[in-house]
Amino acid sequence: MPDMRMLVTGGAGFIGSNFVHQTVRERPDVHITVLDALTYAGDERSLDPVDGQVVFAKGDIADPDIVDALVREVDLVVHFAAESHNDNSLHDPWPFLRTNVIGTYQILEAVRRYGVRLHHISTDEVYGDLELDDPAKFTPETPYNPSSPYSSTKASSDLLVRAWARSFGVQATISNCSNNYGPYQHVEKFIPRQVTNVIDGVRPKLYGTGENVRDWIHVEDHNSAVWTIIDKGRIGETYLIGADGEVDNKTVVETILEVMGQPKDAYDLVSDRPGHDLRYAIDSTKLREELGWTPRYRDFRSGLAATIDWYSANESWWRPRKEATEAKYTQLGR
Ligand code: NAD
Ligand code: TDX
Repeated sequence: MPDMRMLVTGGAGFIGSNFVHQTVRERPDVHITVLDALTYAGDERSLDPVDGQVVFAKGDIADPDIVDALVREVDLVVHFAAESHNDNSLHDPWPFLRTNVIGTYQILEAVRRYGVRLHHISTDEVYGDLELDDPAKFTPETPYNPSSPYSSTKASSDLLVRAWARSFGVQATISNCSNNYGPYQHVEKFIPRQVTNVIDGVRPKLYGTGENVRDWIHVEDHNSAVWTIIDKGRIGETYLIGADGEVDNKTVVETILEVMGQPKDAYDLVSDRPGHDLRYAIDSTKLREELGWTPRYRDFRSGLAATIDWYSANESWWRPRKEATEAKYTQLGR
């Protein structure tokens, strides 16, 4: 087999940079180019571990010229780039429309032009939310019902990918994954925010009553699933990625406090996120049974403890973004 040339959009973000690290480690036959606009969420330093082993292009996925020039040179595009934070989308939805919808459109037009394979990264949030006691989980057949500007633009991007696959024969697969945790996640997100708060002697902040449930998966398991879909997935199909990791937010905060040697109740309840989704839960049977994928991180507490260790050891990575992030939250009253 000749070497594969791959374009990773959003490769300086949380999941994308972990995907690049993992690919460099495990797939020496893959030549990687990263396209990333380095928004507030991107950080070129997240690619330091693979310095000299990947090509980095700073640019915007909504810019058709740069997208065209890079896509024509590769065999595969793995599309992570997105505006990804729900709280930001409630404050200013426009960047979400521009990147998640128009940016994905530009990627689709380019892969269509050059017959390039696409794997589109999406989220379980496109399905809306579940009641706490609902026995059902999300499956690939669950109707789309997004709640926030973020999730509605991700849902839009998925629908564009489906339409381009059907109408133009674009060779695409889609994955919808649950909440990720692990190293290199921006301090605006729930787990890194609380861990770095505790390091700073600040009490964690729980939205509402803390009863909301997320289905946590380690970022390396998300990315191993993405590779399984690239290798074995059927073109045109959607796969749900999840590791049976449902935990309510209060329990996550209590576990962080406990692992970090603090009293379990040393947190504050703050005002809730408007429209806050109650519960997400993924049924990943299709991915496991059809493609034979299994997660490696089965114990949330130990995965979380390793993530806490990473933030403790890598303060120089997150410190430059902490103050501005907390200033934004102060404005939102959270
Ligand atoms: P992130 O915010 O950490 O990273 C996004 C990256 O995309 C950043 O490096 C940013 O600079 C880049 N980017 C943003 N706009 C761009 C543009 N217009 N052009 C080029 N680059 C741009 O996000 P993440 O958490 O790593 O999420 C990556 C993908 O995974 C997203 O598509 C997200 O919807 C999806 N996802 C995330 C989670 C999660 O728990 N974080 C779960 C399921 C799916
Ligand atoms: O300070 C906080 N306190 C709190 O209680 C923050 C930042 C969040 N929360 C709650 C809100 C959610 O119920 O924690 C939960 C997780 O919040 P986020 O980290 O903002 O994630 P979420 O909104 O669930 O979305 C995430 O998972 C799906 C990612 O950010 C999305 O990109 C992904 O699609």
